[in-house]
Amino acid sequence: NNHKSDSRGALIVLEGLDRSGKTSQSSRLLSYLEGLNHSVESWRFPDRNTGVGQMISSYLANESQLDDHTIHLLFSANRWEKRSLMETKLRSGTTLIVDRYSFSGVAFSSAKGLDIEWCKAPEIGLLAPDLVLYLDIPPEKAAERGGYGGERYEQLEFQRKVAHSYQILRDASWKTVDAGLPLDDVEKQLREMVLDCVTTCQKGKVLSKLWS
Ligand code: Z5A
Repeated sequence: NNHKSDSRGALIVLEGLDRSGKTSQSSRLLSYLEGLNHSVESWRFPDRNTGVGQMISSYLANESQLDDHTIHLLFSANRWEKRSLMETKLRSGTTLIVDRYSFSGVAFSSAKGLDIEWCKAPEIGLLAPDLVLYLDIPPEKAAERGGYGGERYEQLEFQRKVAHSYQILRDASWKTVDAGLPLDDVEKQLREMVLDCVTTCQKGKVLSKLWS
């Protein structure tokens, strides 16, 4: 049995453009780790179930208008309202597979033209992921998948800017996967990276904070 309750879980974040396959891969990784008897949950941001999450949801659906700075801070607040539960879960040995996190927050808002350092500031002190998996796909190719719905950011021109922001944010610790490959091939690569990370965390890797 791989799961030891005295060892902590891993904080694993999936990032990438809209339609890069984050949702599909998080559920596959969840099943994979469950199959190995790990304690694991899949989370996503925005978490539309909280009060703040409902404001975000109505903004994304174009049902309400907000100043760019205001919505940025709401996305961040939405992570802060889950921060302590996140830490409790990790320390009690549960691995979290998280679909979007602070990097989405900074990438999308800076793509609108907000200053990148200003965008990072409210994220400081949130838990730092143990692993960021970047699902890399050209915006044109992502747009061909399933067709964009009606949500605010689902436009090719804007997704190009977001891709550029992600490039600025990306550091050497991120693991990038070619998300244009078939689902099974992407999953195979992710499995290995995730298992590696879970093992490192079980062995006592220290939980740290963004952005330090
Ligand atoms: N946002 C923000 O501005 N600030 C923040 O702080 C945060 C988010 C956290 C809502 O996110 C928006 O909020 C998002 C960023 C912004 N806006 N955009 N764009 P969301 O999580 O609700 O929406 P999303 O991330 O865009 O999810 P998505 O559309 O569901 O995309 P996905 O999860 O990456 O992809 P998927 O659902 O797994 O797959 C999409 C389709 O492609 C589907 O038909 C799949 O079957 C297909 N697919 C996936 N992988 C493959 C491969 N490998 N081959 C072929 N077909 C594939």
